[in-house]
Amino acid sequence: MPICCRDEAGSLARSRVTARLVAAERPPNLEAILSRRALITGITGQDGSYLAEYLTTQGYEVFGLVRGQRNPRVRQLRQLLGDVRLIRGDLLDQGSVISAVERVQPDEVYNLAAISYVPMSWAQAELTGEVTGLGVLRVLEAIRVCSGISASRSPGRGQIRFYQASSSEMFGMVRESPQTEQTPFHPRSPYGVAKAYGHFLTQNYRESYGMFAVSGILFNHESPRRGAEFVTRKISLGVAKIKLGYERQLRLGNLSARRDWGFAGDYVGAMALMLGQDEPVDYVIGTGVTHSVEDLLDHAFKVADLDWRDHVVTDAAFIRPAEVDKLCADPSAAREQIGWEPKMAFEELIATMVEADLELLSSGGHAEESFGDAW
Ligand code: NAP
Ligand code: G4F
Repeated sequence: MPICCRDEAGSLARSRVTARLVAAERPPNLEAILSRRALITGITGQDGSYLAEYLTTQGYEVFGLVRGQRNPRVRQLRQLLGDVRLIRGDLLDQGSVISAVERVQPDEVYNLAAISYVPMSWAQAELTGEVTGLGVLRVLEAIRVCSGISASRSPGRGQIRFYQASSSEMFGMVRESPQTEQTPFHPRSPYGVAKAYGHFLTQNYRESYGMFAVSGILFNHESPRRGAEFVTRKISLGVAKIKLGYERQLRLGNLSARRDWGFAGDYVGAMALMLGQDEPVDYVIGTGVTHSVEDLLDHAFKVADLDWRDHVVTDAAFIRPAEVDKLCADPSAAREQIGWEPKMAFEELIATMVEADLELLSSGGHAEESFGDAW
């Protein structure tokens, strides 16, 4: 199916209506008259797909930015989400981001696009800086320009609310545990450095231009839709392959690293809640519980009645130049101020992922073939 962009006429008609209403004072029930529009960058990723589903159930018109001429994930996304409206654009290309914001006329923009795999950020550090770091600048600039906000802070034409996908990877070599919104950053990878740039830039656009721009500092979140290169999915796919007799070994890196792992489907709700507040505030989002990769192996292999010690081999190819040893969130501000809480516990999450991969592989399905790649 071809990519369907919203037609120019529809987009222009809406902007004229909005402009007229802005000029003549917006009636209090305006939002009920015009349904809310969200533009999601990174819609083909794990979080993008869950966020698009969530916002659709909340009555939003959802638009997604997709890059490339023949992006293979567009077909998967359409199978999952049906009539999602997609706009071509790339975070490396300022004009395409401006054009997407102009066309969609969104009420909210969620910037989820990034090079998000930490080891890749050493292999392609400059590209990571361009997409994960400067990409944030390009989205903020698109919003600023399309809203008519000038450098002199003169009032713009209404507020487009902006969400930035910040990361617990920014805490890196942690200064305190658990980590809160006040914990200083000490990133340990080019990815973490790029995310810190995007985080501070979002804060700066809020302070410089009065934009409603917030960052969610999200800890690791996973699901059966997680990319096969990340450790949880690599393990759930590995267990399924071993159980079904396709593989005998699973090669991994540092087994003592600890992460605060939650379910991606729970975390996208926090993104929307943050944009629904009266004031723009950044929040830490996580479970407050930390597990090692070894704990993860224990749970995942047990789901399939296997012992990980019989199958796991440590391989120096997966050890990182600099590691983040332990992450643990203190999500109390999010719980108390915006009412967000995670629902799915670690054990259920891992069991769900292993069972989904057993089902996928035994029914002849294929995951991305990154399992065992020497990143
Ligand atoms: P993901 O599955 O890796 O998705 C990344 C998305 O970015 C994909 O849709 C990808 O599109 C898009 N993208 C990459 N380069 C692009 C470019 N130049 N222009 C436009 N789009 C581009 O990541 P995720 O797990 O959903 O995470 C979403 C966001 O949250 C990311 O920013 C990530 O860094 C951040 N985050 C994630 C976690 C986590 O645990 N999942 C935790 C904290 C923060 P293609 O399909 O074209 O590749
Ligand atoms: O699953 P990971 O690759 O996730 P990582 O590096 O924590 O990054 C993820 O979470 C961040 C939030 O903190 C996001 F911002 C980021 O975009 C991404 O979603 O690795 C988790 C841990 C690491 O300590 C790693 O060294 O697992 C360890 N690990 C051990 N063996 C491995 C492997 N990781 C991978 N990917 N592959 C292994 O073979």
